[in-house]
Amino acid sequence: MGVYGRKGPWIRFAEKHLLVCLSVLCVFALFSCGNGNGGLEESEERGDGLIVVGYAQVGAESAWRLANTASFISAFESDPRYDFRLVDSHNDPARQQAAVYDFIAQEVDYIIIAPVEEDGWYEILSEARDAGIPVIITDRMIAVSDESLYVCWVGAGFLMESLVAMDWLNDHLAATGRADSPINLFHMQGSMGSSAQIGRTSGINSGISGNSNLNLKEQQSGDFTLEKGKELMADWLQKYPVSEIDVLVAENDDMAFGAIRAMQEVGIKPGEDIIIISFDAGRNAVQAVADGLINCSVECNPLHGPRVKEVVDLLETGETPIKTQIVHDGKYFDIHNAAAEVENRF
Ligand code: GYE
Repeated sequence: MGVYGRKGPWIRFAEKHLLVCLSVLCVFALFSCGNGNGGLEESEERGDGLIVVGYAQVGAESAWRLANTASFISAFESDPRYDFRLVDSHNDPARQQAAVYDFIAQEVDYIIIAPVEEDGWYEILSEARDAGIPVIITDRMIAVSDESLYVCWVGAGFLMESLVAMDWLNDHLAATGRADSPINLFHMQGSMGSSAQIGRTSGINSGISGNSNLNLKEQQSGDFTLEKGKELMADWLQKYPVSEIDVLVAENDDMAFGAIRAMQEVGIKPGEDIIIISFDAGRNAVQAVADGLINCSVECNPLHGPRVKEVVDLLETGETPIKTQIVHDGKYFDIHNAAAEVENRF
């Protein structure tokens, strides 16, 4: 009889006491599963027992973005059940996707994405789904036809905001006796391919085509940053005399601030020589409206942290959140209400 054919003393013992052995194994198994729900095993692997939430944030390009990040941090970090992991994608779609792949590899419990761009999400979200990780989209949207790739979206109504802005412009032109004058409009767009840009640009375009007095002179991206907004405005000021620049519509406050600096550097009075409209209506912008530097800023609410946390809380209880959650207050700030509202802004 070879070595493998011989029964060792342990095997002979096990055969004799099979039932006892099985019971001992079961007791071990039960203990190692804790309360028996299997979840403890997983969290023991992570070593903390917390619900792990990864947030792939766009970047830190604007005051809106900083307020958004702060709102997520305070919502999740004030609840001790959560381990909140934030990644800054530096406005780079490739970097953001790498961050999401990394969350999948870390086996986080939930992934939150504020997409830099709408396109390019099918494959990676399919992987997240295969890994059983629910994905929540916030702020900007994604362009996928399969809605089962994400749990829900929580964000603002960008098209609506820009329609509000263009209505304000028409009312303002009428109120200042310019309803029938030709008006040259300069349009500074946000980061191309982002929902905020796509929605706002489409509303601004439709406002322009709805008023035959509005001439679109320039339309270019300032990438939602103060620096690029300043550069772009400086270029336009080189190219056109101020008498040919009637209105600047900047798709966020930060670019408007950049443009204001470029104007001031060459002695142009923002808000007076050129009508300025911006989006977000952060505290500094609303103050600038009160000071007469910006004529109108349309609100976009960045405080999605508690709303998204509510979604995760709901998922934890096994419930299904509402698929599309648009946050739109429709407010705008101009010289009539700005001073009174500064303190209430983010
Ligand atoms: O308007 C802009 C930002 O996606 C709504 O992104 C957001 C936009 C916001 O950086 O300031």
